[in-house]
Amino acid sequence: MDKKDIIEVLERIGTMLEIKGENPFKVRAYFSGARTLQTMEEDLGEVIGEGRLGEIPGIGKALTEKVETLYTTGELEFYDKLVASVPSGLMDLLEVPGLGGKKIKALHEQLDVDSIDSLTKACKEGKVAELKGFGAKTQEKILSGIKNREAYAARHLWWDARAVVERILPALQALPDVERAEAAGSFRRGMETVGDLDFIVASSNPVPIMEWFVGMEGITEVTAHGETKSSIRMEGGMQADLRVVPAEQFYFALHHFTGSKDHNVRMRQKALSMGLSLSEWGLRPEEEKNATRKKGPVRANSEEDVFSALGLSYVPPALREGMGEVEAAEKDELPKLLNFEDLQGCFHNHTTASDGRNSLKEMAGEADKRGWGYLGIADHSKSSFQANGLDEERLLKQVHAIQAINDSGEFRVRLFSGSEVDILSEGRLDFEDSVLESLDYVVASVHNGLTQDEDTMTTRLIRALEHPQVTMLGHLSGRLLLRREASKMNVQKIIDAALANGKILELNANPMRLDMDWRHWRKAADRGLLCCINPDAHALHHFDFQYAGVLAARKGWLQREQVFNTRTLPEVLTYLGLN
Ligand code: DGT
Ligand code: CA
Ligand code: CA
Ligand code: ZN
Repeated sequence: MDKKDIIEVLERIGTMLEIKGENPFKVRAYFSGARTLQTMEEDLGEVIGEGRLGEIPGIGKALTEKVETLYTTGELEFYDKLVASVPSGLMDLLEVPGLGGKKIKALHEQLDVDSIDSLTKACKEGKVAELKGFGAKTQEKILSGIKNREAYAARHLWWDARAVVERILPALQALPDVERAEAAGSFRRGMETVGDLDFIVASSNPVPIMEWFVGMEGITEVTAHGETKSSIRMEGGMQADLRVVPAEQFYFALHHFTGSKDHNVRMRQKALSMGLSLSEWGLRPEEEKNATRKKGPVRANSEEDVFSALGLSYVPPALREGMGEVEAAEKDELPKLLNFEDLQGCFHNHTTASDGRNSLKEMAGEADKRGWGYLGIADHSKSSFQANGLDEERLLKQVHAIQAINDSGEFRVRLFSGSEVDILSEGRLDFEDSVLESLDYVVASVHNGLTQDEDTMTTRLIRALEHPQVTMLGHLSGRLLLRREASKMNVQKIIDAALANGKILELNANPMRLDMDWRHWRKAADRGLLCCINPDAHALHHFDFQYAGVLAARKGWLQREQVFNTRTLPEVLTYLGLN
């Protein structure tokens, strides 16, 4: 266990003893021991190795033994027993600003508080204000602390993180002392949600960069402000870390902080197997690890260099999830991933006929601007009355309008007439077959009864896939990221049915959906399942969602041939049987 973790254990021991009402001297020994370790300049391993830990003022005999045990074994029976004896909900209370061991003890003994929930309840009933040493002000502070904790703990959509990165990164790159800057972490890997942002900067003069960072507009809290690392919280709750490293470490740090943890573990194993040690500092022969701290023998002028030094082909950030990418890179068998430019059009888009904000012609004009060869219009069907779904008559009118636009030659893009037809609760579709037959294609989606049990939902979706007129399923799971869970279903059975019936599954590119989830795509596409990336556009600028869709597809290892809407207009016409 490293020093940082040991300090945390000591602090937790102190707090737990305090909660249990132990002798204050004993309690203080742990807190001051933690502080001593924190300010210790020497390497903890060295001090322990030379048997000098007990000589350091502030660390007594009992503490010395415990720290040594933690350092060498990573475990401590005393600690484990203590943890088991304190209700776990009580330790959660530590995350509420202003609450320490003593206050938690009082809340527990006098009000039976044992969790954040019961604390919230006690505050709302005004009981906390009445406790000795608390008062109305403290009660209020606790309540707002709990509220913030929830907001702060929340993750953010990748799309929202992108807006913040696009504001901060160019400004960072333009600072005079900055040689290079990148946004790493889950953002760079294109995860659908992002916990915090991780900026990595190369510079030999970190101080003014840190000053700029913690002084940015819209910051609500500076949670760390150091020479090489700072952390901030912004309005809206988004947090960001900034690390400044010397130029020669930049690509190692960028790689390390891009992660994921699982990917890093595999990379370090790969390095070790070659007698090398890989870290955020660099790549060096293993035995030199302690001797030359900051300067490794391997130089990297790009992230490609980091991989090639380990005999690996370059792994794009989207693939770095520890899901076989290092093994594939060893064999030079990484997929040639889909690119945004590969897309030739899309199929799931709404107009003012249902709940979209733009007309057919506006949508066609925007598709022309983007150079697309085709654009599918799929407005809602009649059961989606809340979305102003089209009935048969209005749908047929739209089919004719689309025909007229195509015939007019006003736009380069070829419009397809489709429908996003509701899959009703037993798997029947919202339109008669004869109506569906008059369309170029059909997207079938679930919009109600999202909470059906797994078997019912699976059967329902499979029935839709078996319908001859259905081209593809829309937003399979119905999830709304950070807002609504996916419906329960057996995804494998649904993929089987899609394959058996020659149907396409959508990868809905709306940043709140990204559905079907990227984690299913690699295996499914290997078996031959076709993906269609659709923006589900309800306005012109929603076509931009395709960026998020392509990123999710890349995370699913998808290649161009596996994505239907990379096909050219003639190929699509053939697939849909329109020529
Ligand atoms: P997030 O912020 O929760 O969306 O996810 P990440 O992946 O951005 O995670 P974060 O911000 O905690 O750390 C950024 C990267 O730094 C992470 O992907 C890998 C690396 N990293 C951080 N802590 C560790 C660790 O304890 N072990 C290893 N191997 N890598 C770590
Ligand atoms: Ca992060
Ligand atoms: Ca972070
Ligand atoms: Zn829909």
